[in-house]
Amino acid sequence: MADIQEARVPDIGGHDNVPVIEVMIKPGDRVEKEQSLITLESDKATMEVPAPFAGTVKEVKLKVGDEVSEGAVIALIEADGAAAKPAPAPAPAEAPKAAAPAPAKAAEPSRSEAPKAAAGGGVREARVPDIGGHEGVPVIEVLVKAGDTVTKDQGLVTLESDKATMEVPAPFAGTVKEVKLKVGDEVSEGALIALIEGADGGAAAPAPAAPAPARAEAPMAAEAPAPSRRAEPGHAPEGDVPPQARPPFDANIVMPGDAPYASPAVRAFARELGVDIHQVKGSARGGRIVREDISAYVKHALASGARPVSGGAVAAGGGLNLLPWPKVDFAKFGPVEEKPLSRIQKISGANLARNWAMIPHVTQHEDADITELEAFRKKLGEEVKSSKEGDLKITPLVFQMKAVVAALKEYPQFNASLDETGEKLILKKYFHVGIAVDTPDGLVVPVIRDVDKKGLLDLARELGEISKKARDKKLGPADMSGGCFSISSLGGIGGTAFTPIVNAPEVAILGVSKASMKPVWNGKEFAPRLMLPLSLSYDHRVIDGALAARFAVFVAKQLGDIRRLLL
Ligand code: CAO
Repeated sequence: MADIQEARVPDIGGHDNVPVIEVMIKPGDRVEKEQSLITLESDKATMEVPAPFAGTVKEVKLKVGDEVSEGAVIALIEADGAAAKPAPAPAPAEAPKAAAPAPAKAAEPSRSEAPKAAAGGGVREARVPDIGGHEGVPVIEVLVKAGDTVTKDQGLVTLESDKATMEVPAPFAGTVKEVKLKVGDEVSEGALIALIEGADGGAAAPAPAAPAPARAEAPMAAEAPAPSRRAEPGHAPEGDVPPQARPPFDANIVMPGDAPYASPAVRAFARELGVDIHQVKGSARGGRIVREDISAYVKHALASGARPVSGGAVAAGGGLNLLPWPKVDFAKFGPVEEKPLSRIQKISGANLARNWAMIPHVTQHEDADITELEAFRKKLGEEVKSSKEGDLKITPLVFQMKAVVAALKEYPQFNASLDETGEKLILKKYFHVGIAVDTPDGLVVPVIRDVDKKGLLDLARELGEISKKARDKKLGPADMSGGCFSISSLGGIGGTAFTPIVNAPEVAILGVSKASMKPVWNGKEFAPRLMLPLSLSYDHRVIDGALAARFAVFVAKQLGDIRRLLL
């Protein structure tokens, strides 16, 4: 006989009217016990509600955008056998007055885990409250550091299980004395998060986590309401849609403040398929990423990826099947310190990784004899010093820019980009050169426009300006776009050769190392000459080796005979 039962929203920590952000089932679906039915998202937590028993979905009672509280009917499910009867949903638990998350399933309040209150504003412990009986839940974000002042309910750490993401709020206001957890730690109820010196004496002693009666099993508990810590830019208009979900724990992508906006299930789905969710554009309200976005991303990658182009190379990264990044607890081997990557490092790192993975690189090395050029540069430098532009620095780089532009004119294949299909070369009739600039926050590549139309002094002036702008973090996107070819000069530092990475969609880049005196055979004897090492990396899909060798020799010749730079 058909045994149709209601699957209901379990205790969600006393929250009311929590929006449904995802419905994962439809009539006719078979669900297993624990399989997620819907995803809810409060202002601080995203949680999936699992099926309390296995069966076949007869009717779905909720839709995206509905706002639900404990006890709301999610679906009617025809249960497999009589044993599947779920525990009846009890009356809502008392709203947890404490800041601690309320448990979602039967759980005794853990008295011993209540933050220990010392008399009179002393140092007290903030601990992980009841998290629905889950154990070993990874910390994906630590939101405070020693010395921070926290208000009651302010997030201390973010935890993420396979079913839910949540912030654990401070049980009382005060000053953080010591943080006891780090990203990657796995915690259970009662784990010590931080020592906090109470701001207002013993009065702030929090209540222990509120117990909840047995009920349909829920994923990790939602925490008590707390003021939203962040209104994520670029995701949701304020107060319109739920705030951003936190990223999954992955040593590689701990990006506080820059996490993908997706439910745990969607992120798990992305992980399963090996998709970097940061690359996926969300199509749902507020830019939220849904399952379909991941599927569409994979379909697109498969369609455009593994496409053989000239030279048999692969044009897109869709065909890459890389191993996951090693997850190592380095602290096991010795003392360590964590330092988040800067925003520039994250952006340039992603670009460099794509370029290195997708462009078949070859680097051609050549030495330029710059003995005469250097004598001229020094003379010019002295003249400038005694002029009204005494501060203007004439470095070898401006000559290299001129030599490169001459070579781009001679070999137009280098002044080009592959279009996004990888099947067409766009030849450029302008000569804008990108210059890699090292800044304390990472590498940036501002572009100097129309190098062919500018004199050495103009270029020196502009180089000084953009380097300063770069180091003062004042470069805008327009300063860094439109380049035809890049130069990366490490000559002021040292080295004899290196392999610069092509700055896509450009097709080549010139690396410059430190010039040094070398004995060079002139046909009769060895003569001391100042030799400048050049390293030309190029996209082998577009440029073949012979052409690259010609280009490098041409650049060296230009630098070797300054009269040529006037041509
Ligand atoms: N050989 C010998 N000396 C060189 C040289 C070379 N190839 N290139 C520059 N120098 C000298 C300069 O003449 C200058 O000497 P003085 O102080 O005696 O005049 C000194 O080295 C320092 O030059 P600079 O670095 O200040 O100026 P620049 O015009 O050569 O370079 C810039 C400007 C912005 C490119 C540079 O400062 C920079 O950031 N370089 C790093 C780029 C980088 O990180 N590339 C790596 C990319 S891949 O990770």
